[in-house]
Amino acid sequence: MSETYPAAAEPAAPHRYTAAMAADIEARWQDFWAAEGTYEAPNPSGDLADDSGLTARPKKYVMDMFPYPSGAGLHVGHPLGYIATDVFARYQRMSGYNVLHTLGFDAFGLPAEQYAVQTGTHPRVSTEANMVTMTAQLRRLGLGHDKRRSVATMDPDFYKWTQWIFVQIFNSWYDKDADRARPISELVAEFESGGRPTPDGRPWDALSARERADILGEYRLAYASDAPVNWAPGLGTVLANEEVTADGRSERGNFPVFKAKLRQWNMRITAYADRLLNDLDELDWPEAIKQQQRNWIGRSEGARVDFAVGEAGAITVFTTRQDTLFGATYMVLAPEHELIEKIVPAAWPEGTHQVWTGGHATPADAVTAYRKQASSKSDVERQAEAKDKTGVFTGAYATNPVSGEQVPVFIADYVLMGYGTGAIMAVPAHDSRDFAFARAFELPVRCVVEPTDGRSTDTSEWDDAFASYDATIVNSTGTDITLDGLGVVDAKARITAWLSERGIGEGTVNFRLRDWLFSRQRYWGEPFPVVYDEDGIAHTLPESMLPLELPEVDDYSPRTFDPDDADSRPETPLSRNESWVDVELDLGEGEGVKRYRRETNTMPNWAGSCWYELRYLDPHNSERPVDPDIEQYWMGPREGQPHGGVDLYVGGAEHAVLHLLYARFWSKMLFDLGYTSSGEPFHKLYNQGMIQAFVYRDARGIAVPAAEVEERDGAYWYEGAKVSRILGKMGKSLKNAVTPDEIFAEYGADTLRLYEMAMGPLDVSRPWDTRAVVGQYRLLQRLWRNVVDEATGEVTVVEGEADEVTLRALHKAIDGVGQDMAGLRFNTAIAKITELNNHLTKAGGPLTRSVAERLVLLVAPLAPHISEELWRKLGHTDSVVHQDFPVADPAYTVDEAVTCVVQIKGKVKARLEVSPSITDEELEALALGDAAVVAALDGAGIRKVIVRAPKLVNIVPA
Ligand code: ANZ
Repeated sequence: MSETYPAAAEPAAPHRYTAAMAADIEARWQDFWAAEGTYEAPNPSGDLADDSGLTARPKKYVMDMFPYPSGAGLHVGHPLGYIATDVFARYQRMSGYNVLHTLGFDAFGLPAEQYAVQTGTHPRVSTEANMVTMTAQLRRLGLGHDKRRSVATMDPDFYKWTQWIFVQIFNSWYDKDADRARPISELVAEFESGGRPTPDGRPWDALSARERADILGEYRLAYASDAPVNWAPGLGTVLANEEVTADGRSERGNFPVFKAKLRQWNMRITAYADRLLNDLDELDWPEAIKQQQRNWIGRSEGARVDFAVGEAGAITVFTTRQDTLFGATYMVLAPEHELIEKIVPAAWPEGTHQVWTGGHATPADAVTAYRKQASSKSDVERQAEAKDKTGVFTGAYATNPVSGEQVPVFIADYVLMGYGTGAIMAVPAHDSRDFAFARAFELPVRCVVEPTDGRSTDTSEWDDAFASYDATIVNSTGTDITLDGLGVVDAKARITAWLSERGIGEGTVNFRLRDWLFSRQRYWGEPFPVVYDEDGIAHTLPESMLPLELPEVDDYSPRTFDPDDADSRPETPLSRNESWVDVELDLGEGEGVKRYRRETNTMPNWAGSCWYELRYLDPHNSERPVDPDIEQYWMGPREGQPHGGVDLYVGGAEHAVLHLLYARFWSKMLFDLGYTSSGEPFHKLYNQGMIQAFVYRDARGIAVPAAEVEERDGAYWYEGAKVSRILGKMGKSLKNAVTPDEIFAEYGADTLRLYEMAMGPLDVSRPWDTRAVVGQYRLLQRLWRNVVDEATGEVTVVEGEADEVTLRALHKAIDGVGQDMAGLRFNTAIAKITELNNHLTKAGGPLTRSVAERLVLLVAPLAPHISEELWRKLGHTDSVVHQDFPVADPAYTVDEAVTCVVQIKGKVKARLEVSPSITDEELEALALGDAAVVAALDGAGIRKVIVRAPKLVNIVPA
């Protein structure tokens, strides 16, 4: 790849389209568009309203997942999605829509902070510098963004509203009956009036401030709680479940993650589990992403069942297989379960099996030792299927409610505290984990679901559980109930009813989704708008005190620890700033000036992206996050979009359960609280593929600079040595990054745009090949040559109408390209444009003006600069950007007809000239209505019609 690109050859003619000319054209029009505000989309009201009349048009809101302003700059893989949305937005603008398209920056985050720690540069300074560089690179691509609407999440004018939204969330609760969030003041009113009793029945005004705060904390949608959280000592911060990988490490940095009990802020996303699940059905999203969200939310229908245990009352289990209750031969509590202390007897019961005790003298010793061992493992390690099952007997027995049998209660780490009730009934015959445990601890295995795979109900010979929903219940008869002979579904229903009648169980739905851990021990994030009074009660800041800006500090580094030090505890950088933390304020709550301590955690870097789609709409509003009328215009529900939302959102698939779930959650809260009309942020989601690149490695496996590798005799060589080649990611670390700047210099932005769109279907990953870029450059050169004389620079078009063949080629292209653009099939759109352009080149002679103009309009969304230049050269004084996309004349798009033979009983009775794309139904109707066919049938009824569109219809009379 070290040879000179063909494009660099000297122009043979003075007015040929070359890289130099492209550079000139592109810079000129970019300046012009910026000066004219060509891409500004007006709002129906407010400071971005105008009198252009565009808001009378239907709207299209097109959005990209905004970038993190990284210091590495862009490579050609980054803008794939941005170019695609730009082409789409331009096409929609030309199709009569008021199109909003802009791009901001997701500016808070770890890398800036790490860079700051390394270099001593303030994260804001480095982030701002990166934003300037990236903005210039993106501008060079000719993206048609409304610059006035760009936002950065680190901007106090932006995060003022992130904080404000936090306050609204804090001040609301989820009313399960109304199935929506409501202001917390309405809950307080219910407590005050006695309409809702307090937990211990005392009147509300008899409670202390602390007690009230604690009660409300159980309801608030943002709440602080002491709970086991994911603590990554190596990162120095706690993390949300969504940020922990399947093998229990931090997604960022790949550090071990431990459970630590810490007081942290949470968002009650679980209140929205059902709506987050159900509303997916109405979104136009890739099925794979919807499925990932469904799995993450993890809805399970089952039952809670109480097993009586000694004085302690009952152990409540969650099971999805209550139909197997007769097969529950032991129970397991998670090692952290709080009932354990209450049920553990002083000594082992008479005759306790040696393997159950783990060799400990007392149950208390056994439990203590086992708990210690379990606490050092991650949930994933604990759940690993292959692993030997460990556990220990608690010394206690519980009563199986349906059989009356006494079953031993164990603790074992395969049961997790954070799921269901943290306790299970173990049915070893029908659950593999229970089976393995029962074999290890010599516990009875009782078959209660008749195997359908040939084995008998004698479990002594089984080597695994029989787990099936499609089978019949056996061995399940008690004194007043039998499930025998029922299928699983019916048995579940019957036993659930039996349990509820007795008040010892009920049908229930359990979710895998946990509340969202919302605190981070970081500097570079939004400060919480929260202060604590002397009693440690949290108060939110009044709107007049927002934004609460990040203090200037000398030391913004996180305190990190030995990655394996599970006992370490986080320290927040903001806590090092005593004069910021310790404040005297009048919160306007009628208490006057009081001393408070500020919350020193910051919000996770997902906070800003939870609502940025709203701020683009009304970026300068100083009264509220977004004006309701403006939100309604751009985001409101409409036909086919019952929850409203952005019309097209393009980005990578990696955000399936992070950003995309969090943003949906915030959108629903803001909707419930009446701030927005849309209950979903993104109606249509599209995941673009990745641009990959070849990675070349030497014998040691180290990546070598891809640009210096030579290809000889089917092998690859670097500095005289053979290197291997695989397809991988593009990036600096793999030494295979190609920058857009290189391609701009060699060919120009229009060529880069075309190449990226032509590489393949947008959602498929594809390898970058610099040598192939020239193909799109040649297309633009031919396009230019079809309109402009390369010797004189004058347009060559003539007046008059084109010939029939050309008109057919033109209108077919218009028809196909329009549909492809609307469907994001830019690669096939380019293929059609290429075909048309080749046809025009081959036809020779000057184009008619009308053909040339429509050709230019077709290309405009893809290659806006050359199109604008040609459009002006064709004599127009207004921008190509706001022209109407050409409309195909159906007279020229229908293909030549084909002949269809109509037979009756195998004999040809008629021939019809039909369109090759006719459907079976249309063809049948046409054939049966044909005069010759009607005559031949002579009133006979029809038994059968066999249609093979477009060529054959065979009629069998009755
Ligand atoms: C008895 C039983 C019998 C179960 C059987 C399964 C099969 P999903 O579908 O993922 O919701 N379980 C419940 N809580 C648990 C916890 N905290 N840690 C580990 N396992 C737990 O899984 C629900 C099933 O997982 C429950 O149904 C329970 O085992 C187990 F033939 O109860 B089952």
